[in-house]
Amino acid sequence: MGTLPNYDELPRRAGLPASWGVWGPDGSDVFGCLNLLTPERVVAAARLVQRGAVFALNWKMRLPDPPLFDRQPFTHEVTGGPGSTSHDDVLHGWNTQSSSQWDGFRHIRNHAAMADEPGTGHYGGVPDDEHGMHHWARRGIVGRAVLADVGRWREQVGRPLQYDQPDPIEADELGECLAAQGTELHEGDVLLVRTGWLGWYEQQPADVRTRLAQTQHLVSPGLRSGEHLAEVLWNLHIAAIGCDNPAVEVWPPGALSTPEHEAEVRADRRRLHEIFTHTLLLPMLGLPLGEMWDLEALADDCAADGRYECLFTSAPLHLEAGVASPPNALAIK
Ligand code: UVW
Repeated sequence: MGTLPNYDELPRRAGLPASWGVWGPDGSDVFGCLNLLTPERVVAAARLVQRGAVFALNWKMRLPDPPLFDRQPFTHEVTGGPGSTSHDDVLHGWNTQSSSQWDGFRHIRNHAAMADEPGTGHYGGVPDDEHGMHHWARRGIVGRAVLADVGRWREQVGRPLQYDQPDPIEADELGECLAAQGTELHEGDVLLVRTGWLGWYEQQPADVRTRLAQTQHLVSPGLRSGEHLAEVLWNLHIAAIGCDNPAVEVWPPGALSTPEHEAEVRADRRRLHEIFTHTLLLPMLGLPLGEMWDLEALADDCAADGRYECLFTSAPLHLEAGVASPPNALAIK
């Protein structure tokens, strides 16, 4: 596993890089970059536990409130009346992406690959509905995680992130932030990126939250979108990335493009990756994306002790053909 190809050496499908051929023959792999979480790496990660400090990374299920991207809030029914012996929870209308989430590979499709090889052009030749969260659930996700506290670092260098703007984090800034922290990223790591967006959101009044919930009004900082982001993340050879902002990358797509470029891309969805990197990262590169993870307490602890590495565990929902899941992730130091 120490010999992964670089981005420009990857096999190509529909003219775009795809990692599926790297993990096995077409139709044989459902884990993508999670393959990098080898037993040896799990053992090494377990040795990072020194103090027994545990940080749970799920945000409250009710946050953001209202949910973003026009998703509807769930209702919580507790069964059993005052005289009954037991209660159950029943969640009505719960969307697995309404709070902290893993985006599974089938969350986003790539139109170029779909057109080129209908049905099998992405996801490594595994049909869409067989590429579900249940595979991740059976496997479990365990390894070494490294936190890049970009929000804190941008403050320290005098360029604080603007949370109400599509403020881009340049891909190369990830490296600068890690270097400033004295942290090394290794192949097979889970990269956690804190922007500080989640803490900012919690301070916002109801009218701002209501506006952010509408896709047409949502703006947020994030990694600068485009193919360069896919290249930089792939070349880190990480197993997954988990962030505290709504979409890992900046939102909305096209916010950093010229109006002409955005219009061209929107007229030809085969080029969507030029403004929306999800379309490369998930279906083509097999890189799990985590969004709206609560990294606040972990980040405070890392800033206090100067250690930005930890054991990471995540047990996604065992939902057959599931598109996404709360991460149910723990960072342990
Ligand atoms: C995006 O894909 C941008 O967000 P979500 O994963 O919440 O749909």
